[in-house]
Amino acid sequence: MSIGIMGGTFNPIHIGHLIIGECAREKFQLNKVIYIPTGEPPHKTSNLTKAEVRYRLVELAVRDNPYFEASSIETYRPGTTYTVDTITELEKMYPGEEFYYIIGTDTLFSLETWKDVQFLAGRVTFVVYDRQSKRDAKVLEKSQYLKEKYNFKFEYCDGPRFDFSSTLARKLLGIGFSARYIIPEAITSLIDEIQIEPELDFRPVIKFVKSKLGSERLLHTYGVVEVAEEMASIYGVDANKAITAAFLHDAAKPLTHTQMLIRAKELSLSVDEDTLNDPNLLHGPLAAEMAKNDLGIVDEDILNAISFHTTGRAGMSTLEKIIYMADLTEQGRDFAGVQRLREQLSADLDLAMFSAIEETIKYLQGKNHKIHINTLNARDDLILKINKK
Ligand code: DGI
Ligand code: FE
Ligand code: FE
Repeated sequence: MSIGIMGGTFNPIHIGHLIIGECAREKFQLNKVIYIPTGEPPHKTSNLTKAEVRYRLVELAVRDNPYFEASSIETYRPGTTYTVDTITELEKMYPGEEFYYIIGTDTLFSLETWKDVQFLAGRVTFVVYDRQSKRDAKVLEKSQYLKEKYNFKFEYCDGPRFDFSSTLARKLLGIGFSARYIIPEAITSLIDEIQIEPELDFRPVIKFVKSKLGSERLLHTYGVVEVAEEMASIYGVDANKAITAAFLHDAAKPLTHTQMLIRAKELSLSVDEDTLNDPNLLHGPLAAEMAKNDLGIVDEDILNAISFHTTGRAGMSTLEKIIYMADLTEQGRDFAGVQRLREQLSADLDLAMFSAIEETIKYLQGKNHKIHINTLNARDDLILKINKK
């Protein structure tokens, strides 16, 4: 009998895992493929769902394939999970059988760090799941090296290329999406019930925003989140903060001017004269106040980024600039010059800010609107910064 082994954290299992198992089963005529989720690591890793939960989801997900089964042999094993221990155990359970250990190309590159590689190399054939028809030179080189050094046995299984990952699923869950079809059908209905640790958990924030915004404003908000997340990674800002601020920046926008002024008064938020003249400008500071009051957000940088997203101000932090720019350049925005701003944004944040503020001032002057003092201060501040460079 030949047995395939799919090891991994399965945090959570996604359809890619099933595709890979099926690919190996067909190509190597495996009698079965055993899915083995890792146990609890000795040190808590953030976002790693409890071993028992991961195992249970795997079990449900593989149930409808007669060749697949789930094994809990690692689930309750104390300490770090080592594949060598698992193989030893499986050899006892299935004496004399042939094992095919299925891995992705990424694992190929870390294989050498596994415990007792030499032993493993003699016990199993490694099946490398690769994308169809285009074997990377680096993959070939690495497997050749491992073959020569440890006597590894490698086989390839070529299947479709996909970008599903457990991280993607956890990301989607964290921003309130179902991850349906990425997560196997059999377990989608359980996701709410069973606690998967999302990548970053924005569910309370999203629930709040959804209760405030209509579908169009929500779409804009998701656009801002997307750009803010990307810029956070480019400019070295905490993605968690950027996403939170982006989600909340327009939470007060749908209120009428009167409602905004009333709410501001209730929250003891003082309103300056420029804002009184144009109460639309209040939606930023008010959203920040709501974030503090209703969601208990205390991070000053997040609150400022929300508060000053419309006017800007002198001495903006990187996060504040990111939110200001993301608001202006998200994919739903379509004004003359937006494309240029997008390009500037990924190259030079201050320069992009400066262009954006200039544009806003020009636009407002064209409409005979008063420019908020914060906006003027923001421009002067940026001029100084840019000249210094
Ligand atoms: O809330 P959004 O529509 O996503 O975008 P936003 O918060 O940037 O608001 C845009 C509006 O704010 C737009 O009508 C221009 C106006 N605005 C921006 N800066 C100033 C301003 N209005 C005045 N009066 N003064 C400003 O400095
Ligand atoms: Fe806004
Ligand atoms: Fe906005």
